[in-house]
Amino acid sequence: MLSNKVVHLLKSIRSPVLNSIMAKSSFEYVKNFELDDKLIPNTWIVVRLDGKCFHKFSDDHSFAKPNDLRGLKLMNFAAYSVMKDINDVLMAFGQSDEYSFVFKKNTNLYKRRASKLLTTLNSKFSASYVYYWNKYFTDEKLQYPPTFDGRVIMYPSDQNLIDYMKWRQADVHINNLYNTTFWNLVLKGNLSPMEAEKRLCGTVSADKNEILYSEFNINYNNEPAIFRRGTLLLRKVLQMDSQETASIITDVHDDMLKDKFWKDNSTLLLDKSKPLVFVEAPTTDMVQEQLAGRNKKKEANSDIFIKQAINQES
Ligand SMILES: Nc1nc2c(ncn2[C@@H]2O[C@H](COP(=O)(O)OP(=O)(O)O)[C@@H](O)[C@H]2O)c(=O)[nH]1
Ligand SMILES: [Mg+2]
Repeated sequence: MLSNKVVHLLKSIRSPVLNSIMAKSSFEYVKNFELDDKLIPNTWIVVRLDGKCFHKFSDDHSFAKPNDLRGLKLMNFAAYSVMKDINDVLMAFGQSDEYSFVFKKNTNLYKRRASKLLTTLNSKFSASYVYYWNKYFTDEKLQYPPTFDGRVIMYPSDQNLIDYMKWRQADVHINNLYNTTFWNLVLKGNLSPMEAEKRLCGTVSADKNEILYSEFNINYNNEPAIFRRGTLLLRKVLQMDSQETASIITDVHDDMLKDKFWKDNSTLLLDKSKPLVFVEAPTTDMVQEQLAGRNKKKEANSDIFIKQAINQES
């Protein structure tokens, strides 16, 4: 044991040696209760977040039925903030009140500890959802903080991961076709919700397409892709000019149920895959905003450069 005098002396010089000795208190054994929650190496890690009681949250905030573009865009932007912050997120897919994030297969972020990955990602997403609320809901006040739950899933094979992505997108299709038909029957067809539910009971996709077409003059295939297919966020490289490239996050609504998507993006799941190079920028708000941000930064840098030049002259 160190004598009080020595401790006092070491304290006064703020020694790192002392700090480490002092830190080892008799309470420290409690640290052994922490469980190791490292995820298995070489597996795909997927984190899926889902809004809690969003049937109520969407009612309380007058979301358009069945799809509120403001709400979907806010979800996409919150997911974009996550990807901007966490480089090891390879891609993300969102629909309704849920978002799935796929980590690079070989990620070693937080030593692959499940709770660290899940909580960091969820808090960034939830905080961004609130922080950017006014950007999309200009006339609707946020009434109370929303809650998102989350889970971590590991997939051992590429095929499992592809099937996961297809599963979530198939879910969008099933739900959106049902909801679009249901709300047209209620809002335009003057059926009560119960009558509309009865009408749709036992119907298959073709029946719903037919109801939409013959009764409401809606060709379901012409509904916005963001509603029919959800949103996929991918990392891409943009060729700005012969010398300059820009790394961007794009929001697309491609059909992952078709083999064409996986052929067109055949390098996506490779270990050291380089993002695809685009010559022209996709004209989505999200991409335009990133490019505008780059230009602003450039202008600011050239301002600094000019100021430095002036300073040097004077
Ligand atoms: N009106 C409307 N409701 C939405 C929208 N997106 C999500 N929701 C609601 O959120 C729910 C999400 O489903 P689920 O997670 O199973 O329900 P939860 O347990 O209430 O969060 C949907 O059933 C809708 O009630 C939207 O764009 N418009
Ligand atoms: Mg939910």
